[in-house]
Amino acid sequence: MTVVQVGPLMPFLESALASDYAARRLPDTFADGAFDDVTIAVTSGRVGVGAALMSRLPALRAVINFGVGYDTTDVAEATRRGIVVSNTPDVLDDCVADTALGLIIDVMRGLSAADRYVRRGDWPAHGNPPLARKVSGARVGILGLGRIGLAIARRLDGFGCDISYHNRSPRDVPYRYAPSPAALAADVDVLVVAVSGGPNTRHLVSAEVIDALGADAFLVNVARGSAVDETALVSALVGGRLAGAGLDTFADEPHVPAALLTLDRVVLTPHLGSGTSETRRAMSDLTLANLARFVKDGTLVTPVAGS
Ligand code: 8YV
Repeated sequence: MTVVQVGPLMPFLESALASDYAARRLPDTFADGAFDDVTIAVTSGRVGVGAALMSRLPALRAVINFGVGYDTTDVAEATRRGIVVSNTPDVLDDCVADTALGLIIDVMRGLSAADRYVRRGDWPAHGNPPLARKVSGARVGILGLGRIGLAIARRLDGFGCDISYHNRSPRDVPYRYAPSPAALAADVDVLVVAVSGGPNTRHLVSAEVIDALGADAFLVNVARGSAVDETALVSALVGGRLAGAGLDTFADEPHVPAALLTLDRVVLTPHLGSGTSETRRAMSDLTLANLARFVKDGTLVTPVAGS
């Protein structure tokens, strides 16, 4: 089995791949035939393995993805070619949900903005900053009630929040189901995006959904930038048609729309949802467990749906 690394990975994962599997990093450009022996590609949601790369790795049999999201890997094409794909579900639910709660509290209570206020010396100069919004008891809509969405809902239960959600179909949960993203948005103080990425969720948070949220409501995104129409979002935030946003993901990472950088009502984080040493270690361990299993018997510990 010949293993390659596609794109950058956590340093401890890169070291394990190099020492235990003699994995080389696939260069951005290479001559035809140079990697014809590659059977396994280890990658992450940042880069992935698209159809074009698959066609240049004729012996490829498995794509092992670090991360729960695998929207940068073409699973339909992989399946057509008999290539299996794994991801790292479950182990990051807590940290991504913690991040969502952090963003909700930060943007509603204005914590980051208040921190800047104090550091600028505005407190003695201008007194207390403007009043914020109450988090406990707020109406929160979760778009995408999967494993991460449920972890967010459980945390919000502890805050006495009124929780509703939208999924393709209702789940057996004690939360109110909304039949569409716009219907969900119309009835909440905060909309939290927790859907998976890819073409099915592209611009699910459309201009219409943002309008339905309205000038008193907030948007929090810990999923994928592609799930939100970022142009419509920026226009609503700049125009005061949305109260604020807490954003961990963006359409063109690592680039953030310049117009957001000067808005105090927006909290911006650099896609750090799963970014704790404990969780990234667990994701790395699960990545290596998938790799070891595939090398041993051709199966995966956590294959993605449809692969
Ligand atoms: C990672 C993520 O930062 O798991 C995911 O889908 O978005 C994050 O946990 C990312 O996969 C690393 O590339």
